[in-house]
Amino acid sequence: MKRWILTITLLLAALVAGAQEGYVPAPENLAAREQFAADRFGIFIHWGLYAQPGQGEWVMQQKNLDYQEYARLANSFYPSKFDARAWVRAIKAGGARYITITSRHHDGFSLFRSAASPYNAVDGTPFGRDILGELAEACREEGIRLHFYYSHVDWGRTDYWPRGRTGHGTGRPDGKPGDWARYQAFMKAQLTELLTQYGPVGAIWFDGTWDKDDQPREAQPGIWGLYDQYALIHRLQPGCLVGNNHHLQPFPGEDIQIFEKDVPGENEAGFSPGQYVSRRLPLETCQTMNNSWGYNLTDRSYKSADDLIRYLVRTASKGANLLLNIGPRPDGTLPEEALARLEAMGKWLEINGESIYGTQAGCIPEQPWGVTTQKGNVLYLHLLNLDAVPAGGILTVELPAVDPAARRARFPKVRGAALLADGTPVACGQKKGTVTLTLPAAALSAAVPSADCVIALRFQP
Ligand code: FHN
Repeated sequence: MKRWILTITLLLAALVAGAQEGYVPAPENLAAREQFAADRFGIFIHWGLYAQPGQGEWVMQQKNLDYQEYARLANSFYPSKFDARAWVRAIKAGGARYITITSRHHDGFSLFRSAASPYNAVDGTPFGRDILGELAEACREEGIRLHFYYSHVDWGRTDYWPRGRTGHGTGRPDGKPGDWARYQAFMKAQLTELLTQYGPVGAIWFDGTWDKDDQPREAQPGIWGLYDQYALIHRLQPGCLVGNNHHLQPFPGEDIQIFEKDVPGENEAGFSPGQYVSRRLPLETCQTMNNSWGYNLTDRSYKSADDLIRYLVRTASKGANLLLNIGPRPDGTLPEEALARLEAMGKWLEINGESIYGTQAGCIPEQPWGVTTQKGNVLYLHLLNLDAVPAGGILTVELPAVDPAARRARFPKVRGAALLADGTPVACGQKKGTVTLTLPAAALSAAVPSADCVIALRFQP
């Protein structure tokens, strides 16, 4: 009898584990993907105990901090100025449509109430408040979608065994056979909490499988129990998107493709060598405002607001979202530098948001003068580099044929063009696929926002 029960249990487990291999997204998941892609701009929040030493979220690994000593930081976690509503309002005014917050980073500390581990903001700190709960409520009030980052890596748990390539200097004793199964059960318990305690979750954003990248790509889902986790998430909330920052080609069960510090198709940061860009899944690029994810006292290397706007435009031109990071201070406030940049982005988006939200990658590839996005019958030309606009402001663009396979090429018919910022008409002529625009002086002067001057080129329906 016992053997029968065991066989049936194993069969069921195998079915669930393999379920995501033939994954068919639910209708609410497909709708969520569309919504996600239309949102185009989100804010990433890296926050945890590591904000206190103020040296970024990798401090435990970089300084080889003892895991028990590090955990004492929980005793002084008291972010007296934390105000979820203030965060969400500033982020919303910045034009972002969703927030992705670290529910638990590699240090292992959870920002939420968790029965699976007392090492969390509610049970393990004098603050005693559920950061994610408060944030979820504020997001609901303000109509901002909430996503949870979840680390696969853990530098503090003894059952994270066998270890990966990080976390060897934190003083943990070596584990026992069987601990890995325990660690996996712990992660599933926490994922269940995240998906049942906070209402609709926009996405779970996994990070850390790269810790065992000495194993081949094909082995990764098995090592980490990914298919099991993905099936759990989709069972609890079919509309919740799954993303994984593994820097590999997407696995079955993933609903978005993530790039780190690289516009899709580029490998400037070095995280995306040979990573193909999915044509099926919505895309997202995460990027820092300075050079750090978690709060870093000494990192003053903030990108300018104009550069961040241009980065948003460039990601949108590749059909991708930008997830722009902020590392809150230990007292719970967002650094002024971040707030100032958010404000500037919000102002720009108020005027030019039409050329970002709900758009697709433009049909004209990147040009020396800039990039394009498109929506319906409008092609948005983003002039990111006015120095590359020919003298006299005469800009020529080549439109692709409507049906490239047709024997006689047909091109969309231009109806007119105007500056998006104030509607100033832009004179234009068309000969087959070649469109010539004569930019008004306003487009070339400082009268328009300097980050990017957008021209809306309208076609006949
Ligand atoms: O190690 C993390 C890092 O701390 C940060 O969370 C970034 C965000 O994309 N992801 C990892 C590095 O790939």
